[in-house]
Amino acid sequence: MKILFLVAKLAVVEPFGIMCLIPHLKQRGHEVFLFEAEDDDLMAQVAACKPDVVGYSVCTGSHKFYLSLNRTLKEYFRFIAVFGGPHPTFFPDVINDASVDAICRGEGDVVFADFCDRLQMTGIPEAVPNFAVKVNGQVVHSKERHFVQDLNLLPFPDRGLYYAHSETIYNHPVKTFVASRGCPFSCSYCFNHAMDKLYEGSWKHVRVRTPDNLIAEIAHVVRTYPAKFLAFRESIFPLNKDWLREFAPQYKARIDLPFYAHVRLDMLDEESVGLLAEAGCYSVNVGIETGNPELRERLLQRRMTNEKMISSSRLLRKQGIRIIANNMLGLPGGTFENDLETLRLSQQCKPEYSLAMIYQPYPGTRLAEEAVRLGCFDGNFEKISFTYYDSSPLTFRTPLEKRRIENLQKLFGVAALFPLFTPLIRVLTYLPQNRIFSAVFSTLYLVFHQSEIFPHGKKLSDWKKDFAHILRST
Ligand code: B12
Repeated sequence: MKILFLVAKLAVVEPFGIMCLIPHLKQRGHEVFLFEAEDDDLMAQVAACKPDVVGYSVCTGSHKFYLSLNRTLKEYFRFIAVFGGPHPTFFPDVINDASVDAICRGEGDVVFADFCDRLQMTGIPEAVPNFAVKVNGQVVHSKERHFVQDLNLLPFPDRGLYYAHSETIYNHPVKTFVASRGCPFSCSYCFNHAMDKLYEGSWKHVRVRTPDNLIAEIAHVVRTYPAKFLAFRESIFPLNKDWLREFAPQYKARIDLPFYAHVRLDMLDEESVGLLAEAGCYSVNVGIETGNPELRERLLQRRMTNEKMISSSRLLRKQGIRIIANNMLGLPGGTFENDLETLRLSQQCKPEYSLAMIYQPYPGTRLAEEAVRLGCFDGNFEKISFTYYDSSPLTFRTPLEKRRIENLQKLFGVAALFPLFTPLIRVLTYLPQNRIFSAVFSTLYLVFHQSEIFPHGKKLSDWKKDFAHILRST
């Protein structure tokens, strides 16, 4: 069968979920295609490809785009439409959209290939494990959950179609890897506890690839494609000391490229930070999320103190590891003053770059339910924006407070970097939302990501192109 994946825009971060599905499909003899939905000739390409199945990997926010694209395609072509990724996983009602034939909830590695095999055999979508399907207008949910027990047994993600898409993507010096799946923590805003509920308690037992298996994939990728810098993008990079003691010297000896990883500040100590540095860790992404201890403990269910975050940041800085800190503004029941506390904590942690996001109540999460209970969210997930850098779907004490929070998010990076500007920035947050604040945010995001967090010798001409794009799009 012909399976086509459609991604809104193929940018320089790998569509990892899709790349994990491709090798299974190919092993079963299916033909796989990957197109960019924003391509001007999309219709002609789909007509030439004649796919039997079209697969979409969907986050909440982008679901509106993918549903509308799928409805349009269905007017012209006959195919089975399958939605996978976080949105259908936590909002299975999306199957009720007339254009959607099947959804995959949770991991799709083996089960999507099973689904395609059964479809080829019987001609009708079947509810294999993790799937819900619609047959003659009736929705059937599989009760069985499938989950990859040992990540080392998986084929390596197939990057070929993605890297072949354009010269820019092929040559992009940063290549992404995933060393583990799952998370032992249960923060109320994150998808991990919802995944744990779906998988009846097994998701929190983190599955980690062996250093050998991970390094074998990296060695293959850096031999095959241009790479100067690596990014590990799971929830939390493996910080188990035995794992790190094995990984650090092997990585240094066989790969020796600087890398970026996601870590939790309360899990770091002198030895783990030392091992990360020894391996060549250049930058880390950490969650500060909120500076208010009460909101952190009670609302976000994140148990770590301000002091620990400050001292772990100091350890990282001592080893020369650069920090990008995530901060969540506009929490349910939170205030503008709480967000200023977050700014203060970010200033004390002194990361290279403080990135602020506006909280979005993703479906399936406890915090989304709490937001409804607190009366600041009406439960309509259609209000979630395409990105969390835009606006809040929540209500606050006054419309002015909401505006100040949304403005602070745009100016947060500047205030974190230059604490002396904080009083001025507080005043600026009273102004109506405007393109200048958005341009300030996008410029800082671009400059810090590409010069401090993922430095890779970008050419002046590329910087010019990127700044022109910011000016056009804000
Ligand atoms: C890396 C990452 C990114 C990267 C790359 C994302 C990408 N293109 O894959 C970047 C930085 C670009 C990014 C951007 C965003 N992200 Co992000 N991201 C992640 C992160 C940390 C890892 C994703 C990953 O690679 N996982 C490993 C792979 C193997 O798992 P997977 O993608 O889930 O795929 C499996 C299944 O979902 C399924 N599957 C996936 N797609 C499909 C398709 C079909 C047809 C089928 C059958 C199955 C299937 O099978 C796959 C293999 O088992 C996750 C959190 C996490 N730890 O997973 C958040 C996460 C996915 N992101 C999230 C969000 C919100 C976003 C943004 C909207 C943020 C923003 N900018 O405002 C954007 C939207 C991007 C988009 N494509 O729409 C949320 C999604 C929540 C939700 N309910 O939608 C998550 C869960 C984090 C969270 N907040 O809890 N993200």
